[in-house]
Amino acid sequence: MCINRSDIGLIGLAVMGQNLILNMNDHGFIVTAYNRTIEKVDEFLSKGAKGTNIVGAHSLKELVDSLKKPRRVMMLVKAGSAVDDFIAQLLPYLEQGDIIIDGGNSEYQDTQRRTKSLAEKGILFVGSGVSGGEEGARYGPSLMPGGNPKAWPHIKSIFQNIAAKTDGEPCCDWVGEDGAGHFVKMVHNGIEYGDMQLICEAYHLMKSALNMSPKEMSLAFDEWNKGDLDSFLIEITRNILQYQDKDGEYLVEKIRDAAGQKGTGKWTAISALDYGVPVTLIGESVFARCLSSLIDERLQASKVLQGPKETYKGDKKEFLKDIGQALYASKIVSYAQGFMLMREAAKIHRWNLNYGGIALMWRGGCIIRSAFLGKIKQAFESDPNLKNLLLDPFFKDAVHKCQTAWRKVVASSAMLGIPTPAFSTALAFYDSYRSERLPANLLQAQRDYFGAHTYELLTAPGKYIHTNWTGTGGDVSASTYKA
Ligand code: 2AM
Repeated sequence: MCINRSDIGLIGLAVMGQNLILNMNDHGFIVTAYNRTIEKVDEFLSKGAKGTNIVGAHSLKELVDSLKKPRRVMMLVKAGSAVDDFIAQLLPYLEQGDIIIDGGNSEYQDTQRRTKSLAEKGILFVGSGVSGGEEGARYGPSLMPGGNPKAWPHIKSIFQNIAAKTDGEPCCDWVGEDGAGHFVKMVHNGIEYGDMQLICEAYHLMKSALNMSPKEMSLAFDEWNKGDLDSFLIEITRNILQYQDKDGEYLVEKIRDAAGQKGTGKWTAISALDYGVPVTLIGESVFARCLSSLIDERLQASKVLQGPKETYKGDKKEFLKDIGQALYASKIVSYAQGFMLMREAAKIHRWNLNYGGIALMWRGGCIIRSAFLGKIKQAFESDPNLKNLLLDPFFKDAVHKCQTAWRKVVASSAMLGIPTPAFSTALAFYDSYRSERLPANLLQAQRDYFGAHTYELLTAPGKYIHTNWTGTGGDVSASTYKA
């Protein structure tokens, strides 16, 4: 083991960690590998890392001693207490100006706390989103680093070298202070939930309204993948739909329809509620997974609760096109909502987020990678202060073009009794967002009627008043609740 020679140390030799190390090695960086279960270090050195410049450490001291200064230590370990434990164990060996990077799926509030407490000790902490799964980690992930900005010049070269590239540009840039990187990664995962749900609803309509076979559906997704919807998730859906099991049957139809989840979509929905941002499509996508997993209850209900007996009677080719347009318009709404959430969080936490840069980070390497993200990057580049993606000329026109089809799909699904929670909520959001007037005036009146919560008049915003609606209640208002 050579002293002060390695460019970076990496803790955590599960598949993501190992692949990221191999990726760094491919780009000419010398990496020291370490793992809690030490045997995995030797196993990695004798197998995956054989013949490379990767070195192993059998203790944290050995790991730290092997590094150039300022030292860079990256962790890819289970989120939660493992991260805090490693930080505590590393601290005695580190010096002021050294850098700790957490590349796990940590909650952004934990990253905020760690950045602050380590800054007080002179250690620069980075919480980085890493997306793209095993394949991405190995050959180019999307990386979303945030935390102590003083760390960025020291890690930029490694991060941008190993990241995926789109049109020659790395899918990695500095996201922002403290928890910004992990927050953006969380929203990425939420958007991934939304994209997947939208595709599943399209599949459901193709199957139940149009009676298409998996092969026919696969061809439709293949067609979509050549246009505006060109994306990794559409591409894998095409492949999944045409996959035949050993018996020649389509495998997808044999899979139990109860969705699992690891929680990042749920975190996005929780943040949306916490910050009061209507991220309805991701919320519906999380709930759709929850509902699917009530599989026994659904089975019983399917025998009791009736729906329409109708089948789709219109032009099937037209309807298939309409589904594609409904998917595209809903997707625009979903991303508009995701960016609304990031904008609000940035305001609260004083993060200076570069929205075009975020779109570029997601443009390649990660699960939601798509041509569409290139358009989002362009939108924020031409107007960095763009309030809402829906107001960008390109996306506004796209939604205008799709909206008749979108409405037909939502209306037809309702008439056919085929659930389309994400398509429907996206349309409801669109119609609410573009409404000059919503019925919240009545809602305010109700609140004032039963709880004296006060309301404002259109002619006097900011002035909260109470009406004695019944003549029997008091004239005293409750504490004012602002909208
Ligand atoms: P292990 O091989 O010793 O289990 C993914 O699970 C990675 O996180 C693995 O490298 C694993 O180490 C590590 N890990 C999980 N929980 C941990 C903990 N409580 N402390 C340290 N490392 C942990």
